[in-house]
Amino acid sequence: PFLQNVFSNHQFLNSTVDTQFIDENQELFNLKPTQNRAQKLLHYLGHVMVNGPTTPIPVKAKPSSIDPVIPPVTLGDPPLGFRDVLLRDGPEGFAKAVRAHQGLLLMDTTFRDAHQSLLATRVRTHDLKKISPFVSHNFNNLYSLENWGGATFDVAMRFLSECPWKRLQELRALIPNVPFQMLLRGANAVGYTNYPDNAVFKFCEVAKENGMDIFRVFDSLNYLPNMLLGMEAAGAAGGVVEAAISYTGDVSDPMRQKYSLDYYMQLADELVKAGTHILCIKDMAGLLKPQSSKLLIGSLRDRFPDLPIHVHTHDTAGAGVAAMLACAEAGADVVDVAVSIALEKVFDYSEYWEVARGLYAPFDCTATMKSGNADVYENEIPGGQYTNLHFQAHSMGLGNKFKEVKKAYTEANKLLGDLIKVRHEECDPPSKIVGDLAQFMVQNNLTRAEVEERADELSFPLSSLEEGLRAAHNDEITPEDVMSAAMYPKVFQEFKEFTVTNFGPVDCLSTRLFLDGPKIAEEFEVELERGKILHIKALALGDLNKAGQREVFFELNGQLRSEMKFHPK
Ligand code: 3PY
Ligand code: ZN
Repeated sequence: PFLQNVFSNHQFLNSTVDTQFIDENQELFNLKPTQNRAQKLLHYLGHVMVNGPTTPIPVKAKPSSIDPVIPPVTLGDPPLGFRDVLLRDGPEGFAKAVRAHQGLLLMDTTFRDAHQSLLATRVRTHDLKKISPFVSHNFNNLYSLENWGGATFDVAMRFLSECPWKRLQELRALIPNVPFQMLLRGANAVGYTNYPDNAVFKFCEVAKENGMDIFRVFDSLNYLPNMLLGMEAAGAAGGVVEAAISYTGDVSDPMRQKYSLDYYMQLADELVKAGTHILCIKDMAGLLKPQSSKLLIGSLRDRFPDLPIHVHTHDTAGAGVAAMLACAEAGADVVDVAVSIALEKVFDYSEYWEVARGLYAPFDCTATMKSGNADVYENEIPGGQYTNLHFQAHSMGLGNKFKEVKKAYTEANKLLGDLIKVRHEECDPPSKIVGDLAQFMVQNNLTRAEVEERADELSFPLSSLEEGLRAAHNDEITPEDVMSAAMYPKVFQEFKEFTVTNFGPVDCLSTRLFLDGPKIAEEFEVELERGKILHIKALALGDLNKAGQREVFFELNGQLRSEMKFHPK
């Protein structure tokens, strides 16, 4: 409307005003198409009320009806934290400060790996944002907050219909003082397949620009070339490089020769030689026993006295805390925790997450799995996969046969030659890797011989990808979108269709509304952007009409809206 007025202004038309400013600033014409976001959100809510959630729900449990209390935060800037050290002294200086720090440091995994394992990665930005000021003000002494990467990138778009980059930007704005940490799957970045080098480099660059600080780089098979690629990409982007060795087996068991102490020490030598700032032992299945911790971390400490050592574990068997204490005694600088280890102020924090966790009841691993189990020492199933497998066994009617399922897993692993199993269940299906490579070959007209010959020089066509995206999405494409599409072309396209074309910014809805929709007569507010608030009331759900549809009636900012009709599933 503003431009229409300008174009019909007689001074403008008679060229009696200086319009040079407009000529020189063509971006003034990049106008967002007017999209009625409110209308689209009503469409989403109506859809959920008639057809249930758009994200698949594994069990019948409903989100809890109790909202968590957001603990208060003191006014003013948060206190200084390790990120201030990083910004001032760079990655090397940061690593020195971590090593020099007296006492054990903690990384909080609540924002990433903890919910990836316990709540099927479903925690939404909405709930992370609410507790972020509290984290910034009270946990400024954390080594880092792990809040990105791994499966969160995919799940954000695929199941939560939200942009992973926006999550990073918003959390960064709320937590300026604690370093952010992500999990980078080496040459697989945040995907399930090997990406060409330039895509991984660009990804790290954009992640760093959006506020990422520490890149924990691993490869699911400890395959060194893939790890080195991720480390180089993170380093080139200016990030802190934390090379992570995936741990399996038991170094204190002389019968397990494949993954011996020697194996880990040799790998650590290579990673240190490649210049990692921090060395991580990533015990994704929770197999490190106190005795093995002492041996492994003690040996690493002796060999690399100046190198910060960071240990990650899962408490599948219930011995995680004992193992982490043993690591600390043996010289580890940092260990990973979620909210349940005692820290000052942690009570308010756990209280928030305990109640917020209820909102995710349909995804909660405890819906089917009630206790820890030390049989993980035998089957070595990684944390996220353990809970997923349990869900699957239940949904296939094998709930009472989980013991057999786990036994079969142990056998299958032996059959395959005792592989390291890093990924969560949803990650890394070999067939997907094969499929993606095939697609890349077809897109680039490559034969197998050519791929083998030119493997080193093939790069991802990022600029033609960007052109295509601009054409498809009215030019509203950011460098972050290009990376999302590079990692997940189909998921990105569906995410855009969902949020731009069909249902609007569903990330603005509270988690209960997102999963369950409103109850009849419920009134609520939705903040579309700062200060732009919608007042909505769900009025009624019509009966099935002759066309087999149900009509949903809302009040939006005091006005009746009833045009939404839905076919029940
Ligand atoms: C991931 O790759 O997402 C992991 O968390 C591996 O443990
Ligand atoms: Zn983990």
